[in-house]
This record gives sequence, C-alpha cells and structure tokens, in this order.
Amino acid sequence: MAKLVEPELNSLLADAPMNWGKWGPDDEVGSLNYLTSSGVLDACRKVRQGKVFTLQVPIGHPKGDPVFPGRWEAKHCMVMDKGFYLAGKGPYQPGGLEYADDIIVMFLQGSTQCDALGHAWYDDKLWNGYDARTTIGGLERASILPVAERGVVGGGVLLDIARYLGKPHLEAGEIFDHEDLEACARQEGVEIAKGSILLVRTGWLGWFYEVGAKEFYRDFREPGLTYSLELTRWFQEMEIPNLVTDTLANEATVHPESGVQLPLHAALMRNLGVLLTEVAWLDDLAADCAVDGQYQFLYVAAPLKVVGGSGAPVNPIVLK
Ligand code: UVW
Repeated sequence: MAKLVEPELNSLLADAPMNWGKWGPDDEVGSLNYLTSSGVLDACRKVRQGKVFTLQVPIGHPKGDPVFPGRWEAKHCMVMDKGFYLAGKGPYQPGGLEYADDIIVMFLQGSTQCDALGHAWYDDKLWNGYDARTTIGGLERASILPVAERGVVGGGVLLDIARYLGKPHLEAGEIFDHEDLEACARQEGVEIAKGSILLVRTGWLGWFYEVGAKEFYRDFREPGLTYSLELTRWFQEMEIPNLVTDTLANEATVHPESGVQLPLHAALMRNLGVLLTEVAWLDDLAADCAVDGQYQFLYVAAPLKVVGGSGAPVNPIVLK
C-alpha cells in the first residue's frame, strides 16, 4: 500500500475518539468535567509534607523566554520609576509617596500557559463542534474564560520521562507514548489513576536555559507524545483532564509517519477536550520527587480570566 503523504488531519484522525456532546451542547471546559469535588478531596489527602512548588517560568528571564517559533518574547517596560522623579517628572502625591508602574506586551501563549479548548482546530470546527468563525475578533466559544472561572484542581502525577530514560533531557524529535508513561509510573512506584492530571517532564525547558535560544531553536523539533489511535483512546479511557508538560507545545512537533504538525492539538484538545498546559517548569519538582519518592500530589492552576482569550498565562501550584 502506498505510504500516506502528509494527509489532512481529518484523514489522519478519521477513527479517533471524540467527546463532543458528552457534557452537553454548550460545554466549554471539556475533560475538566472529570475533575469533581470528591476528586479534589482525594487530592487534598495527598498533601502530606507541606511542600509547595510553583511551575511558571519567569517572564523576562535573563537567558530569554522560550516561545513557540512565530511568537516573540514578552516586552516589559517601566512607565514610572525613580528615574521619572529624578528627572522631575514623577507625579507628586501629598505626603511624598512615590511608585513604580510597568506594562507588559506579550503573547497569551508567551509563558507557562493553558490553551483554551478553542485555541486550535481543523475542518472549520472547534471543540464540541463550535464554528471556527466564532474565533474572529476574540473567541466567543471555548475561550480560556470558562476554564479560568472553573479553575483546575485535582490529583496530579509527575511522570519524569527524562529520568526514566536516564537522560538529562530528551533529544530533538524524540517520541514516547502512553505505554512509556505507564512504565515510567511503575518505575516511580505510582499508579496513574483515572482522572489524573498528567505532568510529563522531558527536561526540554531545562535544556533551553542551559544552552540558550540560538542552540535551542537551531533544529526545532520538540520531543514528546504524538498521535496514535491507541494513545488517544488511552487518554479518553483514562479520563485525563489536563496534560502539563515542560515543552512549548505539549507534543512532538511533527508526527513522524505523516509529517502532520501538532496532531495532538487536534486529537486531544479539539476532539477530546483535554486541557493543554505548556511551558511548565518541572525540574525542581522532579528533583524533589526523586528524593522523597512522592510523585502524586494536589495540583492547582488558575489561568488569567481573559475574555475571549485563546489561552492565558498561569502559575500552577503543586502541593505535596
Ligand atoms: C500552537 O498551537 C502553535 O501553539 P501552542 O503551543 O500554544 O499550543
């Protein structure tokens, strides 16, 4: 049989599972529906040591900020600081209080961020079947706002694939699958329970800060999970609400067999309603888990409430 050459997503995903309609015709949070109050209570019981980890990367890191090609780094500038006062231009306030103010111009996907379910689509249809024209001028459906209003709280599990493979970081374009995630969990001595928030560490962001932007973008093919029917079914059967990774796009950049770019944005986000949380800093958490052996925890994330946003920055918190 002739090899399929760069098929359209609709032919690559022809048999892939869908969750459209599962939570009603107006749903905008998809698989976050798997996160229930009783799940939150169970996850709270995993907080045993009082350790806290924040997973956002800094905005304005001295070594640069990792952003998906085509985006640019946040621009941050002061609109008020001591310099204005020294130049005689600072506003006088009765009593003499002075202040600093600043603005930032950035991609909503320009730091650690959650993608709205309407962030990526094919065949003119977003998550749950919404018309892609509803994205024009700001997302009317499946924007980040309903996700932000709900919050993301549940039981998380760290799957440290880099440590499992015995590497500081995965190689450009290196692929792994759900069976590797399960094998990694077994090695860590944890079970991936149904409804778990998956935090998958590849070491890729650590490598960005180690080698710098020039080397990082030289052959830009991220490592990660990629599309297969089995993997997509596994995500659906395991009721995974949220995939969090230390890569810029949560999946291998290119699907090796077909050449399709970012097929999991289609198969997981658009078709199953799985929330993607990208550019998460997992190295400190991973180092701690390797010492204390506690790979399960309470995960809490509140993306910013941007009306019509296709995503929003977030500083997720892990409590062990
Ligand atoms: C793309 O869809 C390219 O970006 P993100 O990694 O923000 O999902």
